[in-house]
Amino acid sequence: MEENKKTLYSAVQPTNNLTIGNYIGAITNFVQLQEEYNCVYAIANMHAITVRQNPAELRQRTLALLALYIACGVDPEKCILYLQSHVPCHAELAWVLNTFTYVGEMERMTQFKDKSARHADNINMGLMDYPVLMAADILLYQADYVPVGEDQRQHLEITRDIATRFNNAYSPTFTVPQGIFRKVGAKINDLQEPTKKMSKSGENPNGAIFLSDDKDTIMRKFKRAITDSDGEIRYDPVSKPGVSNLLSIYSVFSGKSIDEAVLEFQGKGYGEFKLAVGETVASKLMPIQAEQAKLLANKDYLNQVLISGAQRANAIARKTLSKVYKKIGFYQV
Ligand code: ATP
Ligand code: LTN
Repeated sequence: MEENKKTLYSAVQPTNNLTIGNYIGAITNFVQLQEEYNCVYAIANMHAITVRQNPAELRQRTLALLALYIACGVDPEKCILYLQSHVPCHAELAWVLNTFTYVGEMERMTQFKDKSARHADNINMGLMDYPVLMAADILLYQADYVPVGEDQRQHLEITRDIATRFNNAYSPTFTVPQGIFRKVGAKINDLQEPTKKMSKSGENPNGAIFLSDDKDTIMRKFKRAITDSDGEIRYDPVSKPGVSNLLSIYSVFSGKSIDEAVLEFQGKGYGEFKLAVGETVASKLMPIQAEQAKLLANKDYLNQVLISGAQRANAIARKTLSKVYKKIGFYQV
């Protein structure tokens, strides 16, 4: 880690295939930011098991996500890229932070309420404790910044509260992190229900574009995307959520601003617009898929990345945890 650079931390869960929401809200930022910061990126498999996972699929998706990170441009030489369960300090710090977190705060978390409703047969302690584990992830690395999508804003706030509470109870121990949210694309919405976030574990598969979708599927899903009946292509998320969502997707994938995109499609029909969005997304995703497949064929390389990532992550995390144990009075030999 370079001394003069600030630290940035983020993670993605290996649940299901990733969507273009994850790609835009998280991964593209990770790539852009890796030059400027000391970046630490995790595959959050400990978060993933807060909802039931098939073990074989979880294993396979872990490698697939690692390959995807690299295929999208995250460079394991420049960043620390590792698997959360390879660093035991996460669970250890989460336990300590649990004693600085109130049950009422966790019960109020939007994601907890949503996921409890969706998985009513399995409202487990882990699901409720999810934000504390996330706080532990971030605070172990003394991260200054955390790039995430809009849906994680509340979890970041609670991380800041927990860090401040601990610092005030003892003495400054944790860096209090700031979120980084992109201006366009911090929340990509479902193509079928454009007022709801596009989610990788949502109910309607036609509402989400997965990074693993082939071109025909991508084109079909965009063609069927819900718009409105006024026929005008303009950015107005409140009264035109469908069209505005497509404009955001187009803007990020084409590298053009929203205004440029609106100008480009002035006077054109929705049909033509949707085809253009589909083409742009597909042409970006196809090479990523090819690169991901190539990487997945080289398991030795991927394992090597994980081993090296875990070593580097462990060294940093252990240092913070030792500091914490000392402050709270855990006898160390
Ligand atoms: P799940 O549906 O399994 O809860 P998820 O789609 O929310 O998963 P995560 O692994 O929880 O995905 O999130 C990975 C990153 O992607 C986070 O930074 C999150 O904020 C971001 N993200 C997720 N969905 C979107 C979206 N629709 N738009 C923008 N960013 C998103
Ligand atoms: N909860 C996050 C994934 C995640 C994360 C983190 C993000 C786990 N630990 C630490 C940022 C920092 C999500 O995106 N759903």
